[in-house]
Amino acid sequence: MRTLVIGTGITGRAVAAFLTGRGEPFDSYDDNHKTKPEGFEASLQHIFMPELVDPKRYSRAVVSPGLPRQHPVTMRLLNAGVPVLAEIELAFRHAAGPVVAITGSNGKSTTACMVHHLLSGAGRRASLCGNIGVPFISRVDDDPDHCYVVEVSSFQLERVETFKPKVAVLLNISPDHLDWHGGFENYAAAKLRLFAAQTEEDLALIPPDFSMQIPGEGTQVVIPGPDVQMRKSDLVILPDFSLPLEKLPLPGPHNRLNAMFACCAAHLLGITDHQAEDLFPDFRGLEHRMERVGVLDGRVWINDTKATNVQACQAAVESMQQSYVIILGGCDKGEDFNELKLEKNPPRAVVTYGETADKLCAALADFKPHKTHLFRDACMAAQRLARTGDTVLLSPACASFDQFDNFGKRGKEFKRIFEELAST
Ligand code: UMA
Ligand code: ADP
Repeated sequence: MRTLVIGTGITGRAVAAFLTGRGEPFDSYDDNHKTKPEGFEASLQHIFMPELVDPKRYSRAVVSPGLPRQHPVTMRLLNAGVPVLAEIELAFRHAAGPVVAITGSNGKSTTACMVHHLLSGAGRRASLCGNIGVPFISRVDDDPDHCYVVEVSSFQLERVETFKPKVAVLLNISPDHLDWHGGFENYAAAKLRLFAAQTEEDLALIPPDFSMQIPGEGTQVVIPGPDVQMRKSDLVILPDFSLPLEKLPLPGPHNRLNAMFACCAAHLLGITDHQAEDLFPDFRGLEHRMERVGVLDGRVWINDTKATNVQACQAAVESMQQSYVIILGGCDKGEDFNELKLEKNPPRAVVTYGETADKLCAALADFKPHKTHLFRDACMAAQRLARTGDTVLLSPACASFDQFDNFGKRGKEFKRIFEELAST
């Protein structure tokens, strides 16, 4: 019996490589006729239409995260009794070593990178993988000392069953991907599946005052809370970890929280405060997250294109130390922009662009936003409206898909426009 690999993107290719390596037969499925399934040379059959899938041929299917739950091909298989596994579920079943899984609406990549930095810097064999762009399945092996630091999205968690992280981290939950999940309840329920299979010896790191019921039996650690807290000028993890706050990397209160979670997760896997103190000075922030681009005519440009929801944008707004002009806009994921509280640190000017420009203008009318359509025009307007000493902040609170393939391309374009203006 064979496997049907559903989706021929980054995830599907890694699943195909895994099956090929094990000599297991498989077919592949993708809605997109034009997708040339590179990396699928060993696939016996490529299928592009759900009705051409014969469930009797398969003992299981492995699905990519971007396939909606109700996709006709997965429904067809499930109705015929064929198990449909998430790629991270398959990977977990083949990973012998401990898994640190990190989810949340914001801060996943940053926190996962910090944990990985600490583990690998301390000489542990550690892989950084998952939603960050490297499929978990592409890293798994049978070495029990190999640690996996897995960034997990709500899309990936929707279908997990036995996925059981040794340390599971939930940084925060705020509205995101509401269009995909069909509302906040479903989105939060998907996130919480992170904990569902945990047993007592596993750890569940969660934010304080969390109102939803955490499933599973993992031992809960609240951050900040009684065992992990800021005390005077130190980050203290009881009983034996104490790190001066000035040693924590990256600016902003949100990054301090990320670092608390990261230290706790790494400490649970044996990293000491002395090791963290030695290793953190070498930790650099990630591209596209509050990334300083340069200074243009006295205005500092900051690329925070990864702020694709209101909570991330709010964190950027609250970490601005100087006067700033903010660029907001992009594609509509169904968020309520009335939740964006610019009054907590009012900008000099607001520029909106793209699909959400009107919605943002309505929600932020008090700030008299300057509306544009094209991203480029928004950047030019922000530079014009800013004064010497100000910051031009791209922290859009929206996804990028109305004008770009992804948030990274929007960030690159922001930097390209900066270079173009700087050279004229
Ligand atoms: N496809 C269909 N039918 C559909 C949807 C997709 O056939 O209805 C096909 C596409 O034609 C394409 C393939 O599926 O050939 C793409 O699969 P995918 O969308 O799952 O994307 P991958 O390339 O496998 O990348 C995925 C994650 N993408 C999504 O969750 C949408 C990547 O996260 C992740 O880095 C990668 O696996 C490795 O684990 C991206 C993302 O945007 C960065 N994540 C969201 C986020 O961070 O907010 C959740
Ligand atoms: P994710 O992987 O969850 O998208 P990233 O680390 O890539 O998280 O950061 C995405 C955006 O969220 C960036 O704009 C970043 O500045 C912001 N951010 C990072 N950590 C937090 C946090 N703990 N709370 C709110 N916003 C955050």
